[in-house]
Amino acid sequence: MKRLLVLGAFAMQLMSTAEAQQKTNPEDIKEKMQWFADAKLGIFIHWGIYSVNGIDESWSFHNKKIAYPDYMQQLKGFTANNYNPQAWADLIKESGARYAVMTTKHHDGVALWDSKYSKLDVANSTPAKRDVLTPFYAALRRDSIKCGAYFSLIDWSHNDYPQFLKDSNRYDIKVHPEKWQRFLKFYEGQMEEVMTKFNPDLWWFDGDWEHSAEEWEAPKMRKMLTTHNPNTIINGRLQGYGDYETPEQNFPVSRPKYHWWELCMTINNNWGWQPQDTNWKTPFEIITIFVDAVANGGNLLLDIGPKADGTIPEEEVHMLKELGAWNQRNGEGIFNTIGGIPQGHFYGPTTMSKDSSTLYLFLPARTSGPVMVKGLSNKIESITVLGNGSQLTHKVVGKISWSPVPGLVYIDVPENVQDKYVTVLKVKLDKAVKLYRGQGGFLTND
Ligand code: FHN
Repeated sequence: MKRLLVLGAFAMQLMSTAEAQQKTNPEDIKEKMQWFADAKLGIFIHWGIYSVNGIDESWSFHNKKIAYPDYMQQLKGFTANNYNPQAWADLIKESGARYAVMTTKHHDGVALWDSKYSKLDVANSTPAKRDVLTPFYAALRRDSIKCGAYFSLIDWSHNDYPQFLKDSNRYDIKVHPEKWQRFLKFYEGQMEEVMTKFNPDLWWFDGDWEHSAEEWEAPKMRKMLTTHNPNTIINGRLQGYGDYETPEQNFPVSRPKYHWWELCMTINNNWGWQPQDTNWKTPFEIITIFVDAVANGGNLLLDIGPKADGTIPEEEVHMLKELGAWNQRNGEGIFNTIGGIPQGHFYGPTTMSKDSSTLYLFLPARTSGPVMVKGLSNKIESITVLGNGSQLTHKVVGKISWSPVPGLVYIDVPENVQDKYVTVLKVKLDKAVKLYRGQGGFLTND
């Protein structure tokens, strides 16, 4: 059921793409989007009372896997005893990520700050007895990491919110518009609290599928947030009033046409901490997915799910450190680059420097022989292996002197210069990349 709903949510996101592009003109936001386009990697954090029992965040009671009162019993176990926000921020920094998105409130309505609009927050209703967001955002800012706030529009706990369990709603908005008006006041008030307390660089809304743009008062919300901070970025889950798209778990196969997009993905199968879920992706898998997203012009928002005491599971720590070490060696081909050349020129992902005079080739598998680039009209000035600086030789094969069709470039990649995960070759060109995309005939355009 959860999966169906999530898939439904994803379909909604795709539907909202067209709208988003109508309502937010890319030309108007491209300056504020630049840091996001350069950032490539963000860390998503799902932390909430659901980590006490280690069950599905919010969905477990909504889908009736657990009774609502039992779900709320978890408030008593949320201690944050070993919570070290600076260590979290430092680990995120070490991963190479440039931004972090923290759940300020999930669909269960439990706020992670001290909210004046509700007692259902970790400061007033859990043994943690404090706002856990303020020190985290402060730590992120100390580490120069952009601060993102995940904010669920849905609040299945609030008595004035219509939806509750999967098969029972509290009321119908058309019959009780006054209740909806009360909820809007509440949700807009909480959003304003998050806005003024933390001034997020990025808002990551979720759950817009339950109501229309009109019902959420999406244009008004967007205006409130961008008036407060004109540079704040809004994800594409505000019924068409966002700035970028957010495919979830599902990896795009062809390059998305969105101006800016971000794949959000879990390291195992779940967003929050669930001890029985040991289906961890390997560092190799995460790195190849990351590289593919960047090569296709997107970002990766990689999720971690800390435990109720604030400990980050060791598998996730390991993953972030491995990713960070790989970024240390190879980040030049990732950060501040642009998406690569079209598929077909190289059997693997590619990125480019912004002036496109440097091409980065990613080798997703170890190779015992040369790799090949097709249709490259430029002269190659040098080829360097990132991480160790080895200079590689290449050979142009099959170039006919009188034909405009370029030959095939074969690059020797000795085994001892290859990365343990994904090797990156920096190919310095004589000028901006020029590709031959014809069919190999005798005429220039063939
Ligand atoms: O329902 C949520 C889910 O629990 C999780 O927070 C993900 C993260 O992108 N978003 C929702 C579904 O789209």
